[in-house]
Amino acid sequence: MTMPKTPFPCLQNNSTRTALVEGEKTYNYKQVNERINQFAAGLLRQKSDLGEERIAFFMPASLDYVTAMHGVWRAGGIAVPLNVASAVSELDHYLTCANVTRMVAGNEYHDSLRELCHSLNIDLVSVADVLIEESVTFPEISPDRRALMLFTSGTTNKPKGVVSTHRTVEAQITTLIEAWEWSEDDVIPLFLPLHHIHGIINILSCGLWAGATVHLFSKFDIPRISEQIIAGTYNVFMAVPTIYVKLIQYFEGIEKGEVEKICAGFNAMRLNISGSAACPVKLFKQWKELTGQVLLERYGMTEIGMGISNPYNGERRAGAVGQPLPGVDCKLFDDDDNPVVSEAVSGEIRIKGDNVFLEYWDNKEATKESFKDGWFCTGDVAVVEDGYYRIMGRSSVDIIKSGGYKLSALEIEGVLLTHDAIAEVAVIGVEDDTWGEAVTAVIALKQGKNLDYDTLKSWCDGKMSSYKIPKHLKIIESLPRNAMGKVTKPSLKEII
Ligand code: MCA
Ligand code: AMP
Repeated sequence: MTMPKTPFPCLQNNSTRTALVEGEKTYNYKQVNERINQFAAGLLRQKSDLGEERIAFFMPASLDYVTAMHGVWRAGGIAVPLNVASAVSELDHYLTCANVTRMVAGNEYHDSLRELCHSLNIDLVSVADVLIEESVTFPEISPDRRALMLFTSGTTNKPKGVVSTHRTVEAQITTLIEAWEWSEDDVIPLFLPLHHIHGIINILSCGLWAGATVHLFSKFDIPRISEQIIAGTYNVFMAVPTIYVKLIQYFEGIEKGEVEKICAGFNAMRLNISGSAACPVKLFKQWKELTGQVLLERYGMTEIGMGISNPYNGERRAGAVGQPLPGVDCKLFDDDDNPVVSEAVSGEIRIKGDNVFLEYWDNKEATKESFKDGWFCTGDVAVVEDGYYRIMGRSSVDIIKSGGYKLSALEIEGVLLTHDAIAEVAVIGVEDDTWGEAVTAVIALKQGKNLDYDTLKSWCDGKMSSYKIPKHLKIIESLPRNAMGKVTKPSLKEII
């Protein structure tokens, strides 16, 4: 089989060093690479190039996941990794929006996906169904071709497909390799979901690019991960703030001696990173007290990968996200679209660079609206203090960050409004020690109707991914609105 002529992100490392650990099994780079070739060959069959065909995959972190993602890239397709916790209606939207033609899923998911795939005329296969041992010439792929589509919630009702090119993906990886000094000696656990940048780029792709070892977990399994931490398996750890909170909560329920061993394991690592949501200063301090590790906080977004990071070498400041990463152009702009020139004055973070995505799939209008003068407008507001960026908040009240997941209040409201007892609803994020923000539904009921929290929660089951289901319900007479009839969400936070 000839080696692919594609740019990275196609894995091109043929060494016998361990690339992946999945349960008791280990796979070296050569083995992974061969399997990717077989999968890409099977995808291509008689074709010379998939020509940006959208191929979705639905599986947890596994050798199969890596095979599918790199196989799609190697054969010239666009990889569309999906959330295995999605409700059917959410999947329907992703598959339809991306015009997916093939779905690669673990066998355990086939029964639940068959009907949907059939109705959308999508071929449902497993990785093993596709693999062929045949000599194939892989297509030459220009870095400007589309590589990856990830769905992100925004200020519109339905999630949008964020499309990145091979060049984007490479830029997002290489800036982190340089800034965080990745090397082939690194060993990292991966327990984050693999339909977001944090898991896909920061951990899996950086690890594989660097020739490091990635330990795959299908979920955040604290006891199993802790065992490995005590054994000194890992030297790098990356997670969302909620995971550090959950680890501290776990420590409170186990023996002191055990806690000391786990904390010593963290202490021996070269790097602990927090991101995807704000790391509270209290958490930063607690982690340092417990483990001696000074968390490195960084800022990113699906559309840009990582943009700003505290330094690997140098002061990591609590409550701040640091400075723009190598190759990332970052500026703050005021409400009149003028660059903010003085320190301590806040503005919207705007980003330029190879790390920025190409487009929202099939949505020229949204793509156009999200750029101004070539700058991608993040919607996040920050201030620079003493050379360090600090995130102040978001320009939209309709975005909620819960446990690292970005959720659209409007999407959740859209589902809740189909409940026959609900007349009006506003979904807001309420500050929460564990989740950062907790999804809260403020509801006005139709006349003569009742609704309690447990009934609402079970009604939501299956209608949305479970992490979107409101954690709190507040019933009020009617929602406060401004003169334009728009619900004044900030005022709701004061009422509840
Ligand atoms: C789980 N639950 C949640 C969340 N996760 N509720 C609200 N928000 C969440 N994020 C609920 C479940 O619905 C369930 O509810 C209960 O918690 C237990 O679920 P389980 O899956 O067992 O929980 P867990 O394993 O402890 O999950 C927590 C988690 C997970 C590990 C923190 O949420 C997670 O992996 N978050 C990270 C997401 C991520 O990678 N984000 C990066 C995107 P019930 O018991 O009522 O049924 S942002 C990004 O990529 C940008 C570029 C960036 O900057 O990084
Ligand atoms: P996502 O679109 O899921 O990739 O989420 C990106 C959003 O997460 C950003 O627009 C920010 O609002 C938020 N975010 C990421 N990292 C941080 C951080 N370190 N501090 C505060 N917010 C963050």
